[in-house]
Amino acid sequence: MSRVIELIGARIGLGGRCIDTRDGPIAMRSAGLSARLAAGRVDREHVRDLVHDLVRDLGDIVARDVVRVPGRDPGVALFEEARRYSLELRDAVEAVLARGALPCVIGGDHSLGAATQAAVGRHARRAGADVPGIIWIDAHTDANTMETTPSGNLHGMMLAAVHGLHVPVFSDVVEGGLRDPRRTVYVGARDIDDGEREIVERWGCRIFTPEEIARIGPERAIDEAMAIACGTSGRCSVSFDLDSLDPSIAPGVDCHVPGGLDWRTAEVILARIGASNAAVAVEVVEVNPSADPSGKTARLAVEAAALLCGV
Ligand SMILES: [Mn+2]
Repeated sequence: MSRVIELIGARIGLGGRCIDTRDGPIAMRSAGLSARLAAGRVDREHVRDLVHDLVRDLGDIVARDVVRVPGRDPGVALFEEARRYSLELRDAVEAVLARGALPCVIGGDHSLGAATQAAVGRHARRAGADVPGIIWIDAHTDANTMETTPSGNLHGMMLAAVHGLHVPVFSDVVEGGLRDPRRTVYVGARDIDDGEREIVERWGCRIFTPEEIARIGPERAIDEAMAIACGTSGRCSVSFDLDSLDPSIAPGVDCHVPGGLDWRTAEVILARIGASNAAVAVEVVEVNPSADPSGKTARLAVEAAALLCGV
């Protein structure tokens, strides 16, 4: 029996450069996300009547608009709203986990990851279970702190907080939900700031760059990545940032970094994760519809979510 998938739209853009990522969930729903998830389930389950029980859309959690102060310190108003928002999203994801369902969080800028990943950590600890590792498919390592960030953008700091470094805005959010960086594996990273490179090296995180993935093949790369992230419990959470893909195929993102994954490579990686049934939570983030009038990025995001959910 497949797990129920519960969709949460995380309508937040406060953590990135461009506020328009808050419309990512709208773009993904318009591109047919629910139908894609349900259709895959129909094929697999042969039980049309149960489809609505297998995919539940919990709707959106919407961030308030606040003014961002330019520069490395975005300001108290933004911090307070990001903190409030993250706590609300974290509790929503934790409730999904408590129901035994698979949370599929669609965003939204990557700062939402603090909530998703902390929820996984908190749920596992509460259940007395092994805390899963993380597969982080992204052009970036998101490991900056307020001290190392060149931009002040929260979407580049949230994983530092999730791994226990002090990022004040996320202190409450990650409480009880910290994750072990030695079981975090980066896939597709190629734009790492000097300060965060030191941090991820200190943590001992394994990084599969696009070049290495091309060299050893996506099958071997993801198998090795999952062996590290899943450990002995066989469980991990997965975060997929659309900017892991090459901007030529996924222009609708906030940060464009050349040299990304091609779709064939990403498809193998995502499908292998989905088929393993190892993911306890998935997030698909940084869809920026304003940078892609064609909508192809949202369509890839839909396919990515479906593959990660194993449908
Ligand atoms: Mn990114």
